[in-house]
Amino acid sequence: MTQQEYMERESKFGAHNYHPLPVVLAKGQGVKVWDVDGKEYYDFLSAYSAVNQGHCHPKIVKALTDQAQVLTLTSRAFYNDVLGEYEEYVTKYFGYDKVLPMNTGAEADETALKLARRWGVTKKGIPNDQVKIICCEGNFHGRTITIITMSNDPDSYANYGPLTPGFERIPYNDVAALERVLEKDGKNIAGFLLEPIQGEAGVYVPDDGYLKKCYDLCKKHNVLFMADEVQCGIARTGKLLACDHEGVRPDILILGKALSGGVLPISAVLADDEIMLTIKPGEHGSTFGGFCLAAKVAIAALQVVKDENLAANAEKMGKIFREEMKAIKSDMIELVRGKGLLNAVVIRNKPGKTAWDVCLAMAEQGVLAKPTHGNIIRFAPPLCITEEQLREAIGRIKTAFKQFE
Ligand code: IF1
Repeated sequence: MTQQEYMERESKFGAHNYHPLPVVLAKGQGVKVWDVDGKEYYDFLSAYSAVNQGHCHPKIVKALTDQAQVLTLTSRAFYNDVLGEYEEYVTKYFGYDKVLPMNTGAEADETALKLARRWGVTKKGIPNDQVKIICCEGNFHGRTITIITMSNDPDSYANYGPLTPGFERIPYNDVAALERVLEKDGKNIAGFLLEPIQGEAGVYVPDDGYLKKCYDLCKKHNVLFMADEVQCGIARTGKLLACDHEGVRPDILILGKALSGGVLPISAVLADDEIMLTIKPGEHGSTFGGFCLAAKVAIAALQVVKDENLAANAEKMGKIFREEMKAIKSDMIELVRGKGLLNAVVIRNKPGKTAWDVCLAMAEQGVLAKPTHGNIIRFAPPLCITEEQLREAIGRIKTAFKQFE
């Protein structure tokens, strides 16, 4: 089959809820992927930071295939011999009393919202139908109806109404805005949900100190600080968690994506007992949440992050990447921003010289990335990338930009 035939088959039989770059991949290993014609690419998207450990990491795949021969899923109707091992491992790894295992990032965010509301009612004493959660302009937390209620991106929420009550959105990176809403209505506010770095918004890195100031305000008003680290967590920004850059310990920590190294949908919510134990048996769950395969895969994926010092490598390689990208002389490049290996280049779109055109040209050169919000290209390779691989990829990116001079 030709690439065109693969794409036409997807168009004929699959929902049209994506507009992929015209590349048909067939193999992945480490920082590289190959298309059906054998062309090699550096993957600079990492499946939106789900493949931080690199494609098909042997230790993570082995954890999957070993457990798959023994017991894949028991449901939570019974105990099994691996869930507790994972629960102990992941709670000690991040330093929390407990974990509630789920599958997708959206489910983890939904779980966090339920935990915050439940804590708000049963611990803070907010009347049940008056609980409010504060969120941020430009957020992306997933695609469920309640989560898109928080969004101000019409692509996420338009024509999906009626939406869910109980949310108030404030500008991101604006401490005073949070202070105002907490002073005004803090007694009915259970939580403040944010991405420590906004990924989908185009790698929007807030001012230094923003997270800590927001955390302190939340403490002052007895409001839970809820960090969605689904995309910026698991070493992506040069620290294990993006909150670690400011020494902030979220009351509720939301993880996904690279928690499995891109092998399975695995997400998790971590919190201490005062919050986590507000949900009693039978009051929340999921068929596959924390299932045997996920338990073993997540342990292996997290162990790889530690063993291969991926956070330190992300920090080091990210600095080189931003320096090299800032050195590119191109009137298309408006700015370069990011932290660790979560970076973005903002493009001055002109007809025939858009971010999409650049991504097509980069694909031609053997680097895969995709625009967000039309003019921002996110660059997020697997964190295992070596300096030699990074510099080779940067060379290919520079060649792509040269085509537009
Ligand atoms: C799509 C975006 C990225 C996330 C954060 C929760 C979730 C995501 C910070 C939900 C998911 C994915 C979803 C995917 C594309 C991608 C994405 F463009 F949509 F916004 F990465 F920026 N919190 N992000 O980034 O996790 O339910 O997907 O497991 O929906 O197109 P999920």
